[in-house]
Amino acid sequence: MALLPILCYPDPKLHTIAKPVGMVDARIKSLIADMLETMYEAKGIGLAATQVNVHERLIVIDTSEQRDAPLVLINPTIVWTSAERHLNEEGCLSVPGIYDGVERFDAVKVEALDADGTSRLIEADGLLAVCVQHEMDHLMGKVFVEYLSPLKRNRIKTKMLKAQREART
Ligand code: K1U
Ligand code: ZN
Repeated sequence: MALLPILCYPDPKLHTIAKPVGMVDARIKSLIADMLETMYEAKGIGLAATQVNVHERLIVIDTSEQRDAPLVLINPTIVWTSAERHLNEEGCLSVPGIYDGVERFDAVKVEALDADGTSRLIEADGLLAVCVQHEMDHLMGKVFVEYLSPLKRNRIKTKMLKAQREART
């Protein structure tokens, strides 16, 4: 297993649209193991392949208290959304230190392959529903700050670029 570098906003690679995973083979299983290790080490509750510069439709999530319930979604599709939407506080491992409110569906149903390549229907609500929608946005090249006002987004961009410059010196 290996820790993978996480792309940081405003890296343009974060806006790449991911392609479907062709086969759940040894390469994908190894990527899943590396993404789970990377997510747990970064203390995240989710990670999309896009964030580790792999542009295939693969997500890992663990919203459990004990951090012992990994969920792997390959080629996920939202097949149902609740009528209700709410504003939730979100963060992102690609935008460290920034938290803000984003409106999301309260509940979603998602069809996806699991780590064995078996088709599953996942019924998500609460934090899991928020996380699934956030990670599926990553696969479409969308970062949560794009829901914020242009003023806020530009401030965040400037802050991130400054932090990245300082980290290099
Ligand atoms: O995609 C990512 O960068 C992971 C991200 C997932 C996420 C967190 C919160 C709401 C939606 C999606 C994170 O794990 S950020 C760090 C974190 O653990 C966290 C931040 C805010 C609330 C709960 C957890
Ligand atoms: Zn994110």
